[in-house]
Parts: sequence; structure tokens; C-alpha cells
Amino acid sequence: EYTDPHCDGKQAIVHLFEWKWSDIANECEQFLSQKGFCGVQISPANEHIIKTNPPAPWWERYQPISYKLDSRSGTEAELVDMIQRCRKVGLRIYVDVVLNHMAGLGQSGVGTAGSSFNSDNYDFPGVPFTREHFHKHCEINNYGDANQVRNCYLVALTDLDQGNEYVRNKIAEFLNRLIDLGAAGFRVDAAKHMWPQDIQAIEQKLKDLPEGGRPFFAHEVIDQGGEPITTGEYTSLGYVTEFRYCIKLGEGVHNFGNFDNAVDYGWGMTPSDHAFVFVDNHDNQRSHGGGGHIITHKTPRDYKMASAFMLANDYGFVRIMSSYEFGSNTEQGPPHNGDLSTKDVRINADGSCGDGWVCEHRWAPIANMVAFRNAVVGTNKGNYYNQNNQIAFSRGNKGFFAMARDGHMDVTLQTGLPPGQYCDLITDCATKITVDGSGMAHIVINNNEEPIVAFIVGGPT
Ligand code: QV4
Ligand code: CA
Repeated sequence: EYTDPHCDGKQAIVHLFEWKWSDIANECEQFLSQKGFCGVQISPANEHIIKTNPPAPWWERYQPISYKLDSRSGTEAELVDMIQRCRKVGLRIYVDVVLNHMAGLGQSGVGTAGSSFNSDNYDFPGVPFTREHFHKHCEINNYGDANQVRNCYLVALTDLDQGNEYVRNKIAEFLNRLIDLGAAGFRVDAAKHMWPQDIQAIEQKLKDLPEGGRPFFAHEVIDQGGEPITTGEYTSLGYVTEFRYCIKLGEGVHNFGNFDNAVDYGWGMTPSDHAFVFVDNHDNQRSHGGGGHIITHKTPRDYKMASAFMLANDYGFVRIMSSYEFGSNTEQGPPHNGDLSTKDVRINADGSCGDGWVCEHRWAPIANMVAFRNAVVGTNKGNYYNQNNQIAFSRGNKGFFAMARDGHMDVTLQTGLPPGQYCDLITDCATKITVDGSGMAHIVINNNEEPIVAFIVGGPT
């Protein structure tokens, strides 16, 4: 339950981090629908604090002031328009929701929807929430203590008591409103910091989607082993983030031999049907949560390989990250104008993005592998080949994938596919592959920047 993304069987979503609603609507229509994406994870849509020092950091969206739908990405009317325009071209919206806490101690003023607030007085009249709705102040400093992780404050963020019936009702009202507006589900921020039974009680208060079925849930639980709180406590509530896979993908790209163990259940990794997977996320790409060596857009060649492998592999439900450029200042917000409003996403003539937006989801080995994943859903890996930093495998009799770390591969392999001529998805058919009557094909890679070949039954020819 809570694992159906409601997108006609499609298999990958993209996090358009900090994009404005109007740009997301355009992207649904102009790009995501053509490439077979299932939907979009959007930044928090509700009212949040406004910071001018530092100027409009991205993390102001993680300090809610109320559940009014006015944020730096746009107004409620713009949100609704976007949800509907995306829906029309077959894409669903998953809203990042911050339910664990409100704004941090020491702050007061007015939020993005004009509501006043005073965190030190636990006063959030825009909801309204008052002191009785929060846990007493204590700070989380020991992740070995599950009570503390759930009941104390994460970096001084005023911690809501989801055991309180009124709090549960206010949260459920907020989520039900988003369901009414056409959202298909949620990414739950800091789920690890809320009791699973409280989340369950809130989920039980939610409506079915208007077209039927339970909303989709992806719970953010950072479990890298060694702590009492595990992803397993949350799998009955939907998908759960699998941060160990970020580390495994990084290790794999550096030495393909490591891809043999990319999913290590001995490590406690989440079962595939509840694992929400990604190469990096908006936190660990800037070292804000989650350890390990994380591959990001800053090393494009490695990033393409990690993403392509993730999309080809038979593990989890995939989220693609789409970032904006940032330097050593990890607080820096999205590209913005002089008045701190977020800049439009510029799309260049060659399909890449400009004005500081990275758009990894438009990079060919990532965008075009979405069709691969959609085509091979439900099949297992087979015909596995992994030698000398060259990897290849089939997915049932539906698709075949190959990748070469040094950019070159020249080997004849069993593909498991019916005979015929296939188009390489990565190069949009510039390369063709012939599978003979016994399923063998000559696999050639000669591409340093994008050393990947992938083809599917029923693909372009
Ligand atoms: C600061 C000090 C505190 C001090 C406090 C009060 O650091 O020690 O007590 O001031 O004076 C911002 C600032 C942070 C500040 C805090 C409160 O960065 O310095 O505290 O605000 O004012 C994002 C950012 C945080 C940011 C937060 C709220 O990452 O830096 O804090 O938004 O704006 C763990 C969790 C996991 C979490 C991860 C980052 O288990 O759940 O840390 N990930 C999610 C989100 C993440 C978000 C939050 C949770 C909180 O993905 O983006 O944090 O909503 O691993
Ligand atoms: Ca909590």
C-alpha cells in the first residue's frame, strides 16, 4: 500500500529542486512527457520563512510557517495550474511535505503567504499551532536514542507532536487538500524524526485519490546502518529512501567490480519493492545529511554512469535529481534575480539548461534510460558480464545494457533478446546493434564522455 505512483506503470520520477511551478508545467509539456517520466517531486509548496541573511538559502523551504500554498515557487493558483498541465500530458506531482516541525527557534516575522509567526512562543497563527502542539524543547545530539530522534528538535526546528490528535488532523487536512488539487503523493521530509505509528495514523486519515487508489508515499529515513532507527520500520507506510545505494553506486562507478554487490541485503538494504533510490539528493550533494562518497553533477561523466546503471538495474523505484549550480557555499539558494525571486529555467537551443540550472535529467544517458526502465519493468537481470571495468546485462528478454569505464568496449555477448536490429537509446539511434538468431550481438563502445549502450524490444528502430 502507498507504493502506487499512479502514472500508468512508468518507473522514474525527477526532483525539479527549487523550480518554479510555471517552469515545471513547461517541462512536463516540453520534455518529461516525451521521455516517459512518471512524475515530478516538487519542493515544499506551503508557506515558509523568508531569509535575507544568508539571502534566500534553499533551506528556508524546510521551515514551515503554515499550510497555505504560497511559496517561493509560486502561488496556489500557479501550483494548481501546474498540477493540471502536467496531468494532461501524463505526469503526476509528488509534493515534498515537511510535517515533523515548523520554523526554527530564534525566528519570528512573516512567511511567504503573509502569516505572522514567533517560533520562541510556538505561535503559528496561520495554522493555527500553539505551544501545546509541540514537544518540549530538547536538541537531538544522540542518534543512538530513538526517543530523542523522534521527540527532540532537529537543529532547533520546533518539533510538532504528531501524537496529538489536533496536530494529526491539521496535517491530514493539508495533505487531503493537495490530494483534492490532483497531487498523486508525497515525499515526507524527516520521516525518521516521526514515530511510524503517528505517520500511520495520519495516512489513515487521508482520502483516496479522486480517480481511486491510495496516495504514493516516499519517506525520508536516513539509515546507513549502526543506528536503532531502520528503514524497515517504515516500509508498511510506503517507499523509504535507501541512502546506502548512493554509496554503493559511487563505489561501483569507481570500480565496476563493486557493481556486483550494488544491492547488499546483508547490509540491511530495503527490499526492492519499498526502496526509493537515487544517485544523490539535494542534501547529500552538498554534504547536508547522509555520509559516504556521493557522486553528483559536478563530475558529469561519473554521474552519467551511476545514473545509467541505476536506471538499468533491477532495484527500487527511481528518483532522478535535477540541480542548480553551486560552489563552496552549500547554503546558496537557486539562481535568483536582484529581488531574490527565483529565476526562470532557461532552455538553450541544444536542449541543455542555462542561467545556473544544471538539468541532469536532460542529459542523454539519463533522460533516454527512462524509456529503458519503463520497458524492462518486472524483469530480472540476466546474461551478466562484468570484467575489466566493462559491465553488461540483459533485463529479461526486454532490454540490454552495456557500459565501459574507460570508454571502450568491443566484445560479443549473449543479449537474451529476439533477433533483429536495435537502436541505441543513448545516442538516439546514431548507433545500431544487430542481435543474431542465437541472441548474440557485437557490443561496441567508443565514446569517452557517455560510454554507454542500451537497447530495448519495442524501442525506436
Ligand atoms: C542552526 C544551528 C543549530 C542551532 C540553530 C538555532 O545549526 O545548531 O541550534 O541554528 O540557532 C537550517 C540551518 C541550520 C539552523 C537551522 C535552524 O542550516 O544551521 O540551525 O536551519 O534555524 C534543511 C537543511 C538544514 C536547515 C533545515 C531547515 O539541511 O541545514 O537548517 O533545512 O531550514 C538529518 C535528518 C534528515 C535531514 C538531514 C539534513 O535525519 O531528515 O539531517 N534531511 C531533511 C531535508 C533537509 C532539511 C530537513 C530534513 C529539515 O532533506 O533538506 O534540512 O526539514 O540527517
Ligand atoms: Ca519529531
